Amino acid sequence: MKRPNPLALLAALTASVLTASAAPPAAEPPRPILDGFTADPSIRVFGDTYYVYPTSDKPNWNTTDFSVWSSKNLIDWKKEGMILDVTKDLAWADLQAWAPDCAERDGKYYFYFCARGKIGVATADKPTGPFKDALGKPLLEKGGKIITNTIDPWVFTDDNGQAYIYFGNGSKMQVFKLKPDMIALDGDPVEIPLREFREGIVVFKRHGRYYFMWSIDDARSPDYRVGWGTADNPLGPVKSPARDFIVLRKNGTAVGTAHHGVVNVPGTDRWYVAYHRHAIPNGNGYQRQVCLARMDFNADGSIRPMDPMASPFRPGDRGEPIAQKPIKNTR
Ligand code: FUB
Repeated sequence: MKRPNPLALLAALTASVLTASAAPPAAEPPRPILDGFTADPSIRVFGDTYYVYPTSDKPNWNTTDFSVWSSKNLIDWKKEGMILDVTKDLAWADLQAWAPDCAERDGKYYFYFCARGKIGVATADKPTGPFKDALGKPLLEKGGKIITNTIDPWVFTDDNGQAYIYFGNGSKMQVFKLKPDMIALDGDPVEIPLREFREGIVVFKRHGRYYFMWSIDDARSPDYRVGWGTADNPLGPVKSPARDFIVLRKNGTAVGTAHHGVVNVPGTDRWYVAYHRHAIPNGNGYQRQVCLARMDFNADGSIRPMDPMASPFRPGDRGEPIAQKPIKNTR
């Protein structure tokens, strides 16, 4: 029998070890949907257009102005421009312009935003502004019955027309009913206990159930993540699942993935999440990027965990243009 060549054996062994231990090619993270450094996206539909209202990041969260982006299909995004500059447009704060949201009622647009740790409201005739401070003072400020930090507002309007403003940071989340004018609070706040709550509350309704989602940990941490629960009532109580309580968390180069907004494609049961991550490359909690993920549900209504390394659309997809006549209202 012919003896094997020891050098050839060594070469074959080395090659097989290298092949077995080589990491699979690194997957590319999805491209951000907005240009520049942005965070805390609220994503909304008005008419046939999607809008994203984010924080415009600056070092140490010393942010001063808000801009809005629009899209007809969730793929192509256009910067519409600045809609509020807290250094010029407010009498009561000039810094820390954070985490806004926008709501529509009877053809008027209501922009809720943070400035200097208080929540204000501004109004406009178009979703693209310009917005004008409605009160000349904050709508919400910590103190008295308001026991949480007054940042990160989220407005939800129920099918019966009752609107709610949810907010909070620290460990407590509170909610007020809004009066029909959308710029006045109605009654006392209600605290809704949420598991591991830190900030970034989101509320929406699907198939008659109220979904609550929120951010956990510090926005500067790679482990910043999203948990959730449901309720039978917009004022809670909220129950979180034992399994898959966290539905968005870091993966690969996508870290600090949280503080999101949720949008339903009108007339469908398709849902998307706009969230931020630490910018890739070289980002951090003050330098973030807004991305999009598709949010799917199991048959029992539970939210399926999302992967921040997955893109919601493939090259060539047409995205989610809004049908002229919605077929079914899923709100
Ligand atoms: O963008 C400033 C702050 O960072 C937000 O208010 C928090 O939710 C966190 O994302």
